[in-house]
Amino acid sequence: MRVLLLGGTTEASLLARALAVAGVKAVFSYAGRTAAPVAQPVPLRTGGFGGAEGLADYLVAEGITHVVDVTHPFAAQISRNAIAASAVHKVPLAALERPQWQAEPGDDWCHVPDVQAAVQALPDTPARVFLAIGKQTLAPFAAKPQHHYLLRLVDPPEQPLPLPDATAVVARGPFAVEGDLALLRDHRISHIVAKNAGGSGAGAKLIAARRLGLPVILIDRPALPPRLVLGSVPEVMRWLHHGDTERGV
Ligand code: 3Y8
Ligand code: NAP
Repeated sequence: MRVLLLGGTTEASLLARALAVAGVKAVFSYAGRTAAPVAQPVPLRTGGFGGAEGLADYLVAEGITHVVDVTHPFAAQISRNAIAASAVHKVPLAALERPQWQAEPGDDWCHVPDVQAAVQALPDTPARVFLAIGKQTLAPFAAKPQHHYLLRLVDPPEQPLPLPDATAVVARGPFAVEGDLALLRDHRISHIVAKNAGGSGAGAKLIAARRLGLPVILIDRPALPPRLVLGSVPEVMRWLHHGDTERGV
């Protein structure tokens, strides 16, 4: 058995640890988006594969017997490529996905289908907006330059930000509620824009928003083709060891 773990999330790091403890041969794959990604207890590879074709070739060249997609729910392209590549060579694929966040009493959420709709959902009168969506999808917000934007980035920005009135803080999650409460208060935030990432690493801002009674514009996950989805690290370990295909799609 040799597992390709498509990583980049908290759950990917947890699965890597379980594989290392179980002595399963695995390789952990990062896209190479950040300067210094978290180290992993299994061999690493970093960078794109060269599309679905490149990934398919990699599976054969590296003798991969199973692919586990533990990438972020908004990393739709790599997930689509994994579905296509694993089908070409009939390499079993499972995704380890965390549930979407669900609103609780006190939450003031506005669900939007995509980033463009998130921009439209912002008010026209100037506001102070925490864009907690990283750096890859900032450009559309230039359509509403009247707001002050607070950005949180993993690495310092290399080029000028596409927004005229923006402050960037450099921080890597997982984040804690107290820290996010302080951030929202210190920057006098009036609105939050976030992706419905799910998981524990990015949820602190939503709890902080609830406590401060702030509105959250929450972007829905992109749709993905059907694939086997598992809900926990133990489920993945069982699937790997027992060819648990009855859950196949
Ligand atoms: C490169 C690997 C671990 C994984 C930790 C999780 C939690 C902390 C919260 C906010 C939201 C955001 C962002 C975020 C979180 C975890 C997880 C998660 C959100 C690292 C990492 C990589 C990335 C890529 C990065 C994106 C960006 C998104 C920042 C490592 C730290 C906003 C997603 O500068 C860039 O280009 C950053 C790009 C994709 C989204 C974007 O579009 O900008 N993640 N994040 C992975 C790779 O190269 O393959 O550096 O160690 C991983 C983590 N980020 O093992 O502990 O599991 O979700 N990541 C979002 O949720 O909206 C921050 O600020 O509140
Ligand atoms: P994406 O848009 O789905 O993928 C774009 C391209 O990046 C892919 O086609 C692939 O290039 C490469 N790629 C992505 N993830 C990869 C991986 N784990 N290993 C090797 N190549 C990868 O991806 P993204 O949204 O930029 O996310 C990139 C990474 O950051 C992923 O590991 C993801 O888990 C992590 N992350 C993303 C978010 C987010 O909000 N999007 C949040 C937290 C963590 P080729 O086509 O050349 O193979």
